[in-house]
Order: sequence, then structure tokens, then C-alpha cells
Amino acid sequence: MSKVASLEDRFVGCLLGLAVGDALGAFFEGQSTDYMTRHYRSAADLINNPPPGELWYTDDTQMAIGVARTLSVCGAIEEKYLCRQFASNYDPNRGYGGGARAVIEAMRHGHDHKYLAADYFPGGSFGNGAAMRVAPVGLLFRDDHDGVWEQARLSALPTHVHPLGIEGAQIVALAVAMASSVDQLDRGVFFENLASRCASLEYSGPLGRARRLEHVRDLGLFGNGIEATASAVTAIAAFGLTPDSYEETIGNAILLGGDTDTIAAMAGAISGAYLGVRAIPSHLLGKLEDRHQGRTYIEQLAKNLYEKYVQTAE
Ligand code: RVK
Ligand code: MG
Ligand code: MG
Repeated sequence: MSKVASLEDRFVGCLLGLAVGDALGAFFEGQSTDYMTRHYRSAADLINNPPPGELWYTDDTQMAIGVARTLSVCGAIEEKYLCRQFASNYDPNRGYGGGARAVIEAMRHGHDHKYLAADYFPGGSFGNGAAMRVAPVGLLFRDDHDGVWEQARLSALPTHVHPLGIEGAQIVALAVAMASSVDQLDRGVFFENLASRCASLEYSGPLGRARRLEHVRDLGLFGNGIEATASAVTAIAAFGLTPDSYEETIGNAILLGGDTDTIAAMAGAISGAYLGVRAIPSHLLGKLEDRHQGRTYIEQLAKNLYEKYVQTAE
């Protein structure tokens, strides 16, 4: 399917793939793996029988919108602009992490948010909040892997200064960049490029193992937690296991339980960047909220980002 997806379709697939993964995953956030496997026989069973009602996205998509808007206006991460986006687009009902909430509320009230980003957790946050929102960086800098790595770092800093929080964002951004650039995924090259850039064994080790992952029953070994080290590689591994199917990629991620919205958001962004928007099942896209900053808005934002990419590349 990736062979027929245009680059613009891949940009749209990435952002809508993130939003659909986030919103479907959000129904199951915090459930155990046992609960998930008792209720769904397979990824297909989950995808074909989603919970009734609208798919409502969470902080993952809300903050990715802030990153995408910054890139489409500034052409690169500009910290002040990005912070303004996070602050003005903040919606506490979308389920933010505790540290992120404190930092963004400080931004909104003109308090010292940098102090909080460094000290709310000692050494800064190693949550997956920078990784969940970073996909637009991978799209815009897809031709420049050094640029992806540095821009992902800059996009993390307003809320995540811990090296493991930053590196989680860097590997997800690079995965999106590579997925959006190839017609046929070479798993060996994909995982080798990711692992060889990592400074931390916490990432390079599991990425090496993810390359050899063969069966979905072993996906849970990579973790299903809120820490970046327990979720970023899991999402990349879910994509690497079933690169030709968006449904299986996000379905397998959600069946793990735990931080389902975020693991499916990251996996969905990478898968959408590879396969394009047509790979996202229409019954799920049709259920995605479409008021204010919903489906139509996110699609347009992806198209704006594509225009910016084309301008930058010329
Ligand atoms: C609710 C100890 C730390 C830590 C450190 C833990 C949304 C804390 C999204 C913290 C995502 C949590 C998620 C999240 C994104 C982080 N020491 N514990 N140094 N650093 N933690 O608050 O944006 O769902 O338990 O910075 O990374 O859907 O509460 O937020 O799942 O990780 O939140 O870290 O969260 P935060 P975030
Ligand atoms: Mg969330
Ligand atoms: Mg989450």
C-alpha cells in the first residue's frame, strides 16, 4: 500500500494516524493486558468492534497540534512560539501528565516554567509526553536525520529535559522520518539506524531486540508504561512487526493495555507516515471528533506542513 501513497497522503496519514491511535487507545488507558485479551480475541477484533460513540483524542494529539502549528509557521522549532502553542492550546480535560500540566499552567500564568520543567521531577521528566507529540518533526525534517535528532530535542525541552524523555522523542521522530521516506521498509536498516544514534543503552538495547521481534506475543516485553523507556520502543516495535497494516499496528499496541493512547498514537503516526491516510480504516476516521480542532482541522494542518516541507526542500 505504501507504494501508492503520495507524500502528501503520508503527511496526512501520520497526523490522522496519531489522532486515531490516541483516541481509540484512550478508551482503554490503564487497563491490564489480561483485561484486553479477555475482551478482544485479536487486533482485528478490536479494530472491527470499537467502543460505540465518538473517538475523542487526548493530550497526545492536542500537543502534537502545537508542534505541527509551530513547524508550519516557523519552519523549525522555536521554543517561545512552541510554548505559546502549548499554553494557548491547553485543555485540561484532555488528560495531561501531572508534570506536563504543572509546566503548562506555569507557562499560561507567566511563571517560571523552565524551573518546573527541570525540578518538578528531579532531573526532569522521563515521561513519554515529548515522544507522543513529536511526529510532525519527523515529517518536516525527513531528509535530514541530524536535523530530526536536534529538532526533536528542541521540541522536548519545554516540558521534558531528562535525557531519557528527550531520547524517546528523538527515536520516534526518526522512525517517522524514515517511515515517510521509503516505499518498502527494510527492517534491518530501520532498526540499525535508530539503535546506532542512541546515546542510552535503555534505548539501543531494546531497539536491537525489536529488530528481531517475530511474534506479537513478545511485544509486551518492551513495556506498556508512561515512561518513555517503557513505551517509545514498544510503539516502534509494533510498527516493525506489521508494517503493512495500520489496523494491526495500533490494534496490537492497544491490546497491551497500560498507556494505550500514547503507544497507539506513536505507532499510528509511524504507520500512517509509511502507508498514507488510506490505510486508516474509514469507520475509525469517520468516528474521530470533527469539531473545532478535529479531523478536518488536523488534515489541513498536515497539508500545511506538507506545503512548508515542499517550500523548504525547494
Ligand atoms: C495521562 C519519577 C517520573 C519522572 C521522574 C512519571 C498522558 C510520573 C499522556 C509522571 C501520556 C509521568 C502521558 C508522566 C504523558 C516522569 N521521576 N517519575 N523523573 N518523569 N515520571 O508528568 O507529558 O496521560 O509518574 O512529565 O510525559 O497520554 O506523572 O507528563 O501517557 O511519568 O500523560 O510524566 O505524560 P509527565 P508527560
Ligand atoms: Mg493522552
Ligand atoms: Mg497516554
